[in-house]
Formats: sequence, C-alpha cells, structure tokens
Amino acid sequence: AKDPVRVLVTGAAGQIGYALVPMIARGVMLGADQPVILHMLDIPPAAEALNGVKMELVDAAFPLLKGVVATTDAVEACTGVNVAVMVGGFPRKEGMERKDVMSKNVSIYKSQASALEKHAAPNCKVLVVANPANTNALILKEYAPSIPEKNITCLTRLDHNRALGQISERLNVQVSDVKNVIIWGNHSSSQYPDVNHATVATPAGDKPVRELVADDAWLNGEFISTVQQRGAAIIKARKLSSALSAASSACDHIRDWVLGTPEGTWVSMGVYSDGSYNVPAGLIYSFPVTCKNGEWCVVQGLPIDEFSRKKLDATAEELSEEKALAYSCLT
Ligand code: NAX
Repeated sequence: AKDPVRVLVTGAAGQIGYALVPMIARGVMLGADQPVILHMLDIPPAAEALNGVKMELVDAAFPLLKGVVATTDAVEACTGVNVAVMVGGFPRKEGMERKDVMSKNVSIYKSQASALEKHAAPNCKVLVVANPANTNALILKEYAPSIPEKNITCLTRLDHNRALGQISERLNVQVSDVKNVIIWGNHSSSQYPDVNHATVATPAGDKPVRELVADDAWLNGEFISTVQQRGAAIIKARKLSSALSAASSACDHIRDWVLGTPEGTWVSMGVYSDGSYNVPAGLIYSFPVTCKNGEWCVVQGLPIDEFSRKKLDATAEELSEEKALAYSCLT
C-alpha cells in the first residue's frame, strides 16, 4: 500500500473547504488508491465549526482517510504537508477599499508562507485559491524563497472548466469531448478565455471549436463575458459564491499536476511567468500547461492573433498593478 500523502486545506471551515475535504478524502484529488491525511487550518472564530467538519469526516468513514489534523495553529497545520491548498483569506466586504483587502491578505500570505517554508515537506506543491489568487500566490512565493517557484501556483482551472462547459452547452456535445481552451492571465474579470486552439472530438476526428460554433461574434463577445462574469452570476443565483465547482476544479488542478495531463491535452494554471508569450516575467499568470512527472510546462509556440494579444496584455497590466499594490502593503 502507498504511504499517505498529507494535504493541507486552509480556510477549511468555509464553504469551499466543506466541499473540498470530502473530495480529497474520497480520492478525487490524488487517486482512488492514494491514502491521505488531511490537515485543516482555520482561524479561532471558526475553530468550533472546523471541529464539526472533522467530526463529519470521521462519521463518513472514508477508507482512504488515514488521519485528520484540525487546528488554528499554522505551524501545526503546515508540518509535513506534501500538498497545500490555500483557500483561507480575507474577503472583500461592502465598502472596503481594494488596498485594505490587499493588505489583510498580504499579511496572511506572508505568515503562512513562512510556516510552509519552514515546516512543509520538501517539494510541497502549493495551490492558492483565495482571492486575489494570483497575487496571494506571488506574495507566498516572495516570503517562501526556499520553496521552488515552480511549486507555487494559483487556481484558474475553474475558469478553464467554465469555458469547457459553455462550449459544450452551446454545441450540445459532451464536455469531455471539448479540450484545449485557455484561460490567460488573472483570475478576475480581466482574464481572457481563448478558444482559438480548442477542439471537439467528433467521429471524424478533432474539429476546431471556431469551425463548429461558426459564430465569431458569440465567441469573441458573449462567450468571453459569460466566462469572465460566471462567478458573479453564481453569487446572484445562490447568494453565495461558487463552492462545489471551485472545490472540484482545485482537485482537477492538483490531480493533473501530480499525475499528469492526458497526451494531447493542456489545462490552465496560474504559474510564475518566465516571459513566455511576452508576458512580463515575475507575475503569477495563467497559461496553458501540460504536466508530466509532477512538473508543469507552459505550452509554447501557439500563434497569438491581434485580438488575443490585446487581451493577454490587458490582464497582465492588471496583474502588474495588483503586484504594485501588494508590494506597497509589504512592511
Ligand atoms: P468562506 O468565507 O466561506 O471561507 C473562508 C474561510 O477562510 C473561513 O472559514 C475563514 O474563517 C477562513 N480564514 C480566514 N482567514 C484565514 C487565515 N488567516 N487562515 C486560515 N483560514 C482563514 O469563503 P469561500 O467561499 O470558501 O471562498 C474562499 C476563497 O476562495 C475566497 O477568497 C474566494 O474569493 C476564493 N475563490 C476563488 C476561486 C478561484 O477560482 N480561484 C473561485 C471561488 C472563490 O470565489
């Protein structure tokens, strides 16, 4: 039998946490033959609720779940973890300035970065979900200099999956037959959902999405804004933000990173930019990536048309501004 993998979930008493921990305990994230030990962190006001989640995990009697650590102590939570899913953060409340929210999250990510750097297992893989996800990941990288930058990522897989879902609905095809959409840039409404390289599997082989949809006005307009605004549409409908889809996409992100992407398929991940596609180096930016042997690699050489170029640059610009704002909060 395999040794258990230790998975940290911060903000585990929150709504994404509540959807995510049972998926991890069921093997959705790391595989049906991979035992796990869950480490759950939250803050003292949520300690009792966190303990309730732990009780439910025990009650569910998950065969793969070999242990649960539920704590409000970041050091205890981070000790020995192989995978860290950072869902905890400070939400933007009515009337708050962007700068105030940023400064709260900068201080959270700064201290959790140190706890991870000192106490996580070597080669720990980190996924930041909490918003502003790209910039929180950048702060974490900054304050955990001994964690390889390749190990620090943020979640844009939910946006990627939303794009697959929209194409599948539009064409009335199985979502599993659609592949190779791309989310470029920030996990915000400036993101660019790109279908220029996406295909649908048909009995006659893979066909370009653009050819099958045959409606450039929709693809360049409503499709993009629907994906960009999907989070807001969920809030409007549910009066709560996306949770099950965020949790499921976080599992997809880690699973593909650890176990690899299928041949011929790429996914979107927020990763540390090396200047590929003329995106400024030093941002956490969402790119198309393939994964193998536990490492991601940016898909190179895709042609970028003028329409796309503008959108790649606009979302990079927003991330540079967020970075400057975050750095202005560092002390
Ligand atoms: P909730 O408010 O339900 O849960 C957040 C939890 O984090 C709470 O239990 C809170 O006590 C805890 N927390 C706060 N500060 C903490 C700290 N310093 N250490 C540990 N835990 C802490 O929010 P939820 O709906 O679960 O969303 C969590 C985060 O995910 C938010 O920042 C949200 O904006 C972000 N999202 C990101 C998405 C993405 O695709 N990247 C999509 C979904 C979601 O909106």
